[in-house]
Amino acid sequence: MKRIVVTGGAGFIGSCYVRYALKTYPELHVITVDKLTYAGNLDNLKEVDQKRHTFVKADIADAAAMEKAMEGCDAVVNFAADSHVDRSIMEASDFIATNVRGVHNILEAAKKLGTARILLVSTDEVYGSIEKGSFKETDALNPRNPYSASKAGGELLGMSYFHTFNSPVIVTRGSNTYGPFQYPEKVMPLFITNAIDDQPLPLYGDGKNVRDWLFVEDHARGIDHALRHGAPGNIYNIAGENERENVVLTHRILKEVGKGTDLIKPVKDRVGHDRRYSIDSHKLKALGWEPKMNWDEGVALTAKWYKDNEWWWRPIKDGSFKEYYKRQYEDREKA
Ligand code: NAD
Ligand code: TDX
Repeated sequence: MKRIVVTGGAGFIGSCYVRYALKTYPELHVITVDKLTYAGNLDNLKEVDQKRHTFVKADIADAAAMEKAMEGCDAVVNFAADSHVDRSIMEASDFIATNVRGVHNILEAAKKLGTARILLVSTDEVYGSIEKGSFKETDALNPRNPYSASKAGGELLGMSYFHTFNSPVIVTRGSNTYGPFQYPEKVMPLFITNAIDDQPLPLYGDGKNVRDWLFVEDHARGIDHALRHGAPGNIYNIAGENERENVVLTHRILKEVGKGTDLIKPVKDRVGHDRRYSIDSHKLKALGWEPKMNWDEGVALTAKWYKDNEWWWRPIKDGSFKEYYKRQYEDREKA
């Protein structure tokens, strides 16, 4: 692969992927296509070798722009998405436009141009909640919030293009991802930055919902592994193998930031809150990938990054995020 298009490459996981791919493959040229929504940030790509990187500001829901950007590329890796569950509960239309229609445009452009690989980044959330055990790729989908339903829609369209048109589509389903450069609406960076500022940590419900935590570089490597070693028409789970109750995660963060548990503020639960996510990634492991980051080290490294990089997150938290935060949290006061 000489030339790949990375959509959503100015976001959290996409930018990690761009940094990783350019570092790993010295011959590679990456074209990042990103609409720069509230979650997109060119600062995330500051450190990449700009001689081998082209940035195109475009919306994946714009079919003509996608076709133009993808001309002459060997692969497209789609990270572009509206990605926050709570925002999808407030208003889901952008999620449908990007996560379903946008994916359709990518599939159409790839079909027309004969793109050799299409990797759609999806999520463990498409399976829904599981009480015991872990979901395998062959399990039925049961998305239970507008975000996960839109992601399921996008990946199902992808698989339909494989079966109907022989489009070389691969899907990955990753776990909750954490690490540097994550927009502070997600629980890990929100709680770290609130703790730094001695602000309350709004813990939903009883705090016993379980998520599996995957370090961002492990996720980026997993996606790249599936792209290069996976087979078209296949789906690969990418697990972190670090399942934690939210309350346990919260205590770990407070310890790392050096603040007391009095900052924990139980608040009203998320509606339709999935209790537990758990996936089995033996299929990708059989191809030679495995997660490398140890949980304690990953949390320490992430908390340190936010402590050392206030220049990155303070302007976000002081800007339009304030309005979102007020809307999202002011009515949650009572658990
Ligand atoms: P993010 O919100 O940090 O980044 C999304 C990026 O996509 C941003 O740069 C944004 O500007 C861009 N974008 C949004 N709509 C666009 C559009 N219409 N056209 C072009 N660009 C657009 O998200 P993330 O956490 O980096 O997630 C990346 C992908 O990984 C998503 O597809 C998400 O569903 C999936 N995923 C995320 C996690 C997680 O825990 N964060 C876990 C599993 C899967
Ligand atoms: O303020 C909060 N308080 C809280 O208790 C927030 C924002 C979250 N939570 C809880 C809800 C979840 O149980 O923490 C857990 C994690 O929440 P999020 O960070 O919002 O992630 P989640 O809803 O699990 O979805 C994430 O993982 C799958 C990503 O946002 C998705 O993009 C990904 O597909």
